Amino acid sequence: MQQDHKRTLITTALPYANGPVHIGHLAGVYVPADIYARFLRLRGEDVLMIGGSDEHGVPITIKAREEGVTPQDIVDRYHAIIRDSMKELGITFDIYSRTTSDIHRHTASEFFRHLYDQGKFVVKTSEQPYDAEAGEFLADRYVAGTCPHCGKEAYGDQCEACGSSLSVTDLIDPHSRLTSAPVSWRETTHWYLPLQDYEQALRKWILDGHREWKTNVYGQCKSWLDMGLQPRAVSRDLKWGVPVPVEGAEGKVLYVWFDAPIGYISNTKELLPDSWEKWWKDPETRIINFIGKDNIVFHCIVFPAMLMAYGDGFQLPDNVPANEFLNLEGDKISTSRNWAVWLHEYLRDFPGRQDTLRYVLTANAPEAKDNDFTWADFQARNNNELVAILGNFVNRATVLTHKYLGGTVPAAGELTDIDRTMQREVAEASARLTEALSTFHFREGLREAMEIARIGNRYLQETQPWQLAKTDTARMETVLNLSLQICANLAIAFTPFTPFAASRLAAMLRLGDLSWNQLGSFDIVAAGIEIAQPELLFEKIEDEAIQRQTERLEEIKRTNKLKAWRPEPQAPDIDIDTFDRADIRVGTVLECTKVPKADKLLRFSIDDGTGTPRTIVSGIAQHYAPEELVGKQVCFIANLPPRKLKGIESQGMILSAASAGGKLVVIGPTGAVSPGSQVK
Ligand code: B3M
Ligand code: ZN
Repeated sequence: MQQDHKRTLITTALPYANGPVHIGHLAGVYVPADIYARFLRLRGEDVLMIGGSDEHGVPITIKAREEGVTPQDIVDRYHAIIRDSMKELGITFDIYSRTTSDIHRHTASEFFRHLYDQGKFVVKTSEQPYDAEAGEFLADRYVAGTCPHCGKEAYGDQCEACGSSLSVTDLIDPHSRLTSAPVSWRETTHWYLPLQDYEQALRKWILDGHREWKTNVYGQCKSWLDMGLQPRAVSRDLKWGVPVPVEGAEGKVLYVWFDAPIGYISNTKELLPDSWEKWWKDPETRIINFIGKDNIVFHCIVFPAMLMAYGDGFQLPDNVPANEFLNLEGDKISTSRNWAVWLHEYLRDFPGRQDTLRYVLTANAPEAKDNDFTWADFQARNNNELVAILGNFVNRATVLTHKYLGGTVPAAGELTDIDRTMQREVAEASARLTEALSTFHFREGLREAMEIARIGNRYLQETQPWQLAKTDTARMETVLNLSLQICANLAIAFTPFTPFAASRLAAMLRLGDLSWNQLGSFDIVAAGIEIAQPELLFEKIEDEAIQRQTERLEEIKRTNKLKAWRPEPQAPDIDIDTFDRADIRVGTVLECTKVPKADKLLRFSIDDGTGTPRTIVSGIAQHYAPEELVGKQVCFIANLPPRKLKGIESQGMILSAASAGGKLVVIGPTGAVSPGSQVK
């Protein structure tokens, strides 16, 4: 990477404060951004990493309504959880602020006003969904109705049942989620940024100027630009947000995607009130936006157009490394379905194991395509890679140094071919690691870092210092010196990825400040110093801990199934005679036993009033213990032809209802009736 810049400003997408952050956010944005920031800092670069919560927008107001609290309550709660959990994971923000700060409101407001005063907006009037009862305009999310594709209940932007994306006009019987009133339409006026005016400049900047961007990012930009850009509304009729700073705009706020990216600027200002401008306006600053793939258009088209419109020297990003999505155990991560591994819960369940999560999310990062997180893979990578390769090598090298040399780092003597080959391999892996990190290929970078530990293990296997200790002390000392140098290389190489273990390793080797420039060299640990007592860098994760997590996910699946349950649509009409032909009666259960060699069947003997007990076989053994129904009254259809089940003749069918979650419940009268009574 040639140094054509003086400093790097790293921004990370601002997570909505309508819930905690989960592994999808981490793998997509915060872990890669932190790896990159730590890498640049080790190289001695001037770096700023800016983060914060996105505290406006409709999802937050919906969450607040659901809970009967204010939007401010919601964002206060989740902002604190997000900020604290990211800190604990070792994400090294220089500032993690929020878009409800005064400085942000002021900055966003001023940004709008500046564009407004320069005549950069166009005004348009359109009909928008309106709730006449509440006297409020309705965001798409606030409209519900029947999905035209699957017939289930859906929202005005999307059907969660079948996944179709919708608009309010697609819905059948659209109504307000505020009052249930039918949606009416009303004219309203908004400010639009005419994106088409910036199309040429955007084409030149991205399509000609940034062919090096990741293919997913470049491709999305190209297809947006090729479709032709349209004016985009930058205001909304909503109560929660930054008020539109224009006379006559009462009840209107800035669209959340207008104010949120300005949050990067506000947060820089909050941190550096006197010197923020050089981070945004100096051409020698490099700006890198880490985001997820659903944010590409906003960061590559809309926000850059806003910055161009503003002028005043604002720089455009140099790169926008967006990741694809991470799935969880084969299913899309979803906040509303609680299908996620939440960071704050992970930290509670796996205390002290921040590095493992960072490692797994990087090794498995959805850099080029969607990827899957599984607990089995999490355990395997911890036990078979962090413990068995990296931890094991460091442990062998440091334990042998204590065993044979009392912990004092020996000097290296003359090098052999084996030593030189090993050194070359470490230097090459280091160079590949540097190249990978410089070009945002973090998975590949991690593989190269781990390769250094593999080289170390192979080196010990080849040289066998425990044998040399008996035959050739001088040679043993050279081998251990070089092995400790490999450990020091690992402390540097792993700082971006697993910073907690890396700093414990550096302390064990008594290393002072680390520098990336030392990577690949073999004079990092000084001979003659005494290293600390070896401690394990990583510990195995046992099956029980994994099982608890997979059980939790099973439980969530069951809960979701219950929540998603809807009654079957009504069957076509029948006439009363058809119904009358079914002879439904009440009987009293005299005996009930399990049918041998049949999991599902119970055999009933029923008093049907005739004096001769009636035998009925019913498939409800998984829902009732045999003794549970003895003495109870049940309804059955009496005039079905007899049927043989497991050799038993069944004379009728007991009625039961299939409840949500699949539980069968037998139907009986609510008061005692004479056995044999007909049900009409
Ligand atoms: N809050 C969307 C998201 O969390 C949005 C990002 C804003 S970045 C300025 O995916
Ligand atoms: Zn649908």
